[in-house]
Amino acid sequence: MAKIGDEPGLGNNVIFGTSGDDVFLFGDVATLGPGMHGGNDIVDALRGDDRGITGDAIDMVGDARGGNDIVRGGPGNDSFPAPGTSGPVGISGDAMNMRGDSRGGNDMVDGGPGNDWVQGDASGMFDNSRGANDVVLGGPGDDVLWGDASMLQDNARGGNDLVIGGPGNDTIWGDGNLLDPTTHGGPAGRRPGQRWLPVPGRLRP
Ligand SMILES: [Ca+2]
Ligand SMILES: [Ca+2]
Ligand SMILES: [Ca+2]
Ligand SMILES: [Ca+2]
Repeated sequence: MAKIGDEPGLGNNVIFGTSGDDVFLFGDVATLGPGMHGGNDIVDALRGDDRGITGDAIDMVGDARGGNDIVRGGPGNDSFPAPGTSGPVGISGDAMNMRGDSRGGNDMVDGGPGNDWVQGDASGMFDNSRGANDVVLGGPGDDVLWGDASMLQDNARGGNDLVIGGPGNDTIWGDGNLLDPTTHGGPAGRRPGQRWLPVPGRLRP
């Protein structure tokens, strides 16, 4: 399993994964901190079961701003760790975790062939983080898609997203499925018949 931490700076980059199973592949830096703005990147994980693939960073904190990225999972099941293990999940437009006053970019996130987990902004959005307006594509396969994040807590808010499942049996949420009761779009906004999925991995510190 490849473990990739590409830190090319904050320019506009084109970054490819390997044909193996990549864990952590991001467009800018591991931590996008206060005052930092991610570049507008193309990140393509290619073949393999890839996880933690993002347009900007693993973590966004402070008033970090995500760039407008194109993020592709490529072929493979780009989803979650093996049962009983923890680690990063799926593909996100901006980061694994968004905290503080961070803001996502307007991204195109495409799972590609395979059973993928795809999020327009992040796996977890906390504090006062804000999602942007993303296009989320599942592609072929049984995908789970979120317009913003699988988990929104605190005062996090989602953006206005376009989410398209593609061929296969997909599960789609406009914002997130694990919502704190105080979060905008919380349980009161949960649509009838929606399932709540457990999210493997640790999303909180
Ligand atoms: Ca970026
Ligand atoms: Ca892949
Ligand atoms: Ca985004
Ligand atoms: Ca797919």
